[in-house]
Amino acid sequence: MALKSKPTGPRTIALVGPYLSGKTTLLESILHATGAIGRKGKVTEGNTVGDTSAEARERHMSVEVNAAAVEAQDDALVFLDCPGSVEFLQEARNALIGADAAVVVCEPEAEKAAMLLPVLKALEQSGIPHFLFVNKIDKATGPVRDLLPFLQAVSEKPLVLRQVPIREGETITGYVDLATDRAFVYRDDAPAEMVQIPASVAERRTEARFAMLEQLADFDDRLMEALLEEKDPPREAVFQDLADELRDGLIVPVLFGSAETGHGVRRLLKALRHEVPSHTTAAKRLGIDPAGPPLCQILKTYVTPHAGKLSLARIWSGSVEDGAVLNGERVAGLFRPRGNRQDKIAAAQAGETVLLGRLEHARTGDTLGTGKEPPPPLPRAEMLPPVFELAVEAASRNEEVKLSAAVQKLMDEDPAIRFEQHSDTHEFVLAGQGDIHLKVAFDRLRSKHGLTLKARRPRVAYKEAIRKGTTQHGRHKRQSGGHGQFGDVHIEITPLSRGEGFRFDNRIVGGVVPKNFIPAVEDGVREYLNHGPLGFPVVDLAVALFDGQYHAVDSSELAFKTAARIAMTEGMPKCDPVLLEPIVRVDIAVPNEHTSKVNGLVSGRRGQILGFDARPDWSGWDVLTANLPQSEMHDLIVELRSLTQGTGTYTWAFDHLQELTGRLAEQVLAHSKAAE
Ligand SMILES: Nc1nc2c(ncn2[C@@H]2O[C@H](COP(=O)(O)OP(=O)(O)OP(=O)(O)O)[C@@H](O)[C@H]2O)c(=O)[nH]1
Ligand SMILES: [Mg+2]
Repeated sequence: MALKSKPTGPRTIALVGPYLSGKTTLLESILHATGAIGRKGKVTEGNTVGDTSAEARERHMSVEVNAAAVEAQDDALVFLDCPGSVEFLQEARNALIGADAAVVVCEPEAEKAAMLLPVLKALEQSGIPHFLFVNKIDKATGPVRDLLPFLQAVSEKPLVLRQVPIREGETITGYVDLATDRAFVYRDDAPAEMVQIPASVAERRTEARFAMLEQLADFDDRLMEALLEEKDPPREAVFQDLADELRDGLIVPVLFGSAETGHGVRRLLKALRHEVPSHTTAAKRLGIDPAGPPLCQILKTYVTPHAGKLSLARIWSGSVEDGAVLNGERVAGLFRPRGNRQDKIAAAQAGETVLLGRLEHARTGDTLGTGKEPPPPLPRAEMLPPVFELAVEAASRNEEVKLSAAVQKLMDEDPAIRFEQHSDTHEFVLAGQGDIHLKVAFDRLRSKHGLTLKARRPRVAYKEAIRKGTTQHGRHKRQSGGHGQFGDVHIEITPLSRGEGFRFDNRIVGGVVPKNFIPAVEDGVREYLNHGPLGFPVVDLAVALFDGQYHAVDSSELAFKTAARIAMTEGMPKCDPVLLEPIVRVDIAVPNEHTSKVNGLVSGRRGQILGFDARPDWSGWDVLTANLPQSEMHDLIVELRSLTQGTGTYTWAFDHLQELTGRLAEQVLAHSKAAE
């Protein structure tokens, strides 16, 4: 089998994986190995190329995607260092749509394998070829081979181990590369040194190499034949299979090393250079003609103090020059991303990932072209529904004016943030993926837009209803100076069943209240219902106007409206008012080893489990459906994540209103009185 030429052209590779697994450190190590930087920084010292923002530095964690281009021998690669925290998963998803491949960086700890699931699912669903890099091998406490079954359990695709470790005592000092069948000893931040295969690993290497070839042969009959005939297959055939099967999403190659010491990083880089498919593969997957007119998609938006707005864009076809007009806007500055700096370039070709300057209207996920009309949009990353909310208030009137414009800019940079005014409570609410996510948003609003917001737990939209009916007379009569005011109504208030809302009935006969005043009566009633006897909006009742009086001169709409309000104010307290609390339906998804903990979580929050089922397309996961009072939802995600190693998620929707009585109702009422 002849070796086809290795994939060529600029390629983009996302570094993804759980929180703190070492992605930013790996990028630093790659930059060092390729000569892009002379000295490696450290995340803990706040001097890495990734994590340059103040928000990231302060927390020693990535909070947004950082892009850095490297030249590795003849290959131009752009790495997208994605944050690992589940609270910033949207960032990774938005970036992944522009990647040719991903490296899933993980730690050598079986207990942490479940943390890989959210990102592996995203990769599998979008068909992005990916490697697994077991990092921190310097800290591994057990053999890599014992770890593998745990990793395999969370991957739909077969994992193909590409290396076996060489040990001296407990320490891993090098590896045998199973494809080339060569042994290497690590050198700190330098190329590994080739050595004879040590006798101590000879047996393990034979066994692991055969296992690897067998896995590759599952998708290659010729290789299978060679193995059956007990022939060692040609090295080129193995390389070809590794590249082809990665490209076709059939296998997940597994390598290991240590980003901290640079061990195994050059080996990983070599695999990436040789095996990550050219951009045309991803383009085809997305239905793009790689030979078509200029087309690009925005993976991330930055708002920088010096260069203004910068849009990180994958160019799928054609070329883009500085000054080109994309979707009607002129590109003002074209740059190669280098983490904390940008290198100005004149033009970029298909396959490159570059920064486009000052495209004020371009948003993350947008598809841009040079035609008169914007091109048909490419698929966007699926948006995660918000799971954590805070009510916000500007510190001053002056800041209030700036609030919505500033939040719009914030959302440009971070599309996972939502902002809206709740119709029931009138509060402005900022929503996102967790408390750290929102804290980062507040930090940005302060540092970039000079806004200091006050934040608090959002109010729950309590309502009230009545448990019995009454009839009530209301009269408004005033004699002053010229002509007076006169309105007189008799109303009947009746409870309705839950969910029926409000109904107004007109039962006037014989014109005792003239037709033209009846809408005013209804208005008066409705106005009252915004603030019932307990202080909340009233629902589920009917009010009928059945009698009244009027005065030919003194009656007016306003007078009837006032009479209706008086009748309601006097009548409603007699109707046994009761507080209603909103109950939501939540669908909680967790790996099934945590299912029983969710039962406790739900009952601890006055909830009720309605049922559970296997999560469709997520083997080993359950979805529990429950009803929970909305007042118990605020920090649900925080507790759910802490019970499930950060893997649990949920979606929710309002379900119904339910009576709340006793001590809890008294607390709500006392609290709302105090707030008035
Ligand atoms: N021992 C050891 N520590 C490492 C290695 N790689 C990273 N670390 C440490 O692990 C911690 C997290 O590293 P980061 O590079 O910030 O991890 P990350 O995956 O980028 O983290 P997030 O982006 O926040 O998800 C830091 O304290 C690193 O120094 C490694 O190979 N060995
Ligand atoms: Mg990081």
